[in-house]
Amino acid sequence: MRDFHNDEAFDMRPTALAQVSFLADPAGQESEPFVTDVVAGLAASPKRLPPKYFYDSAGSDLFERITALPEYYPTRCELRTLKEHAADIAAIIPSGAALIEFGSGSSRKTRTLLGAARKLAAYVPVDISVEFLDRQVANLQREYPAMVILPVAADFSESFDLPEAVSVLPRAGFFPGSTIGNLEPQEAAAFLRQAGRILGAGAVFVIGVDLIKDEKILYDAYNDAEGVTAQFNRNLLVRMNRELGANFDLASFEHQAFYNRAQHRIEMHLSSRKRQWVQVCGTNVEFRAGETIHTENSYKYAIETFQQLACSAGWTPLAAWTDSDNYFSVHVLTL
Ligand code: AVJ
Repeated sequence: MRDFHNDEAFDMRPTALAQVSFLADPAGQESEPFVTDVVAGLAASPKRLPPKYFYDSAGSDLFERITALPEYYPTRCELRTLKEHAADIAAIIPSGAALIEFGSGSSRKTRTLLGAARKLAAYVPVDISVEFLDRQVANLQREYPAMVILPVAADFSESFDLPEAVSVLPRAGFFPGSTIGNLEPQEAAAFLRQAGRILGAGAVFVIGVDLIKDEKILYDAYNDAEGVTAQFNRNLLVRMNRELGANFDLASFEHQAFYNRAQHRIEMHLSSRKRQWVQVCGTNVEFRAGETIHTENSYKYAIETFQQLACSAGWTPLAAWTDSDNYFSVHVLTL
């Protein structure tokens, strides 16, 4: 594991904050839940796998490619809105605050906030992919040499500890990308409540939420012509083959994505093209022809519905902005 403490780039940090750096050691922690979740998910009926396992290093790279696809509007629309309202967001974030990002990924959207809110005391990216986090933090530190960056390698869907250094600072949460859409609405409320516990009273929370819209636009965003989303979906099989010694035949599973209108969500599945048996973690898993593994839900919200959800979790809506197409929303909440 790389030691952020001894990294040269981090010597630029102000001394008060330079003493504490936190990076959970993922060794022995990451493979265990993956095995447990795969065994349980493939034994369940219907079969399913948690979408967080998309994001190994290769999967995180594939997701980055998705965000650049012409059909995938969320990233573009959200970035536009964040840029347009950067000054508003900067005004809402208390000076000397720590910015805590849940699922930081490439931190591209964060740059709009880091650029605007120069009074930030620290940036705390929290991400499940250690290698990806490592690379992105190095890039970001080069761009913002004076910024105190305290990465946390953790699964933000579970409780995690903030770096000690942040405990004395006001906090602003950042959860872009409509990642919250991966959760069932009641799980999303539970997440918001827990984020409230982590961020504390007085915190502000900036959240990106995808909006309900024309079904063709939704469909195309998850069925891109180039097939990158299909590759991203199948990467779960690649990962099980590599990490769990499974023997999935990639060609015999088809990418499926469709809009479930009743539930306001895109569903992604991997569908078996034939009846087959696959070895996973020492067990034989049977697939009927057409049987699927449900790999992701991506919930879409109306602005008011999301605000009600936030209220039910103890937050107060401060603002909600959208792009000119009304495709995507950026919410600001306070606690
Ligand atoms: C990162 C979860 C918001 O649901 O749009 C993109 C993931 N899946 N294409 C989404 C994703 C397929 C993405 N989130």
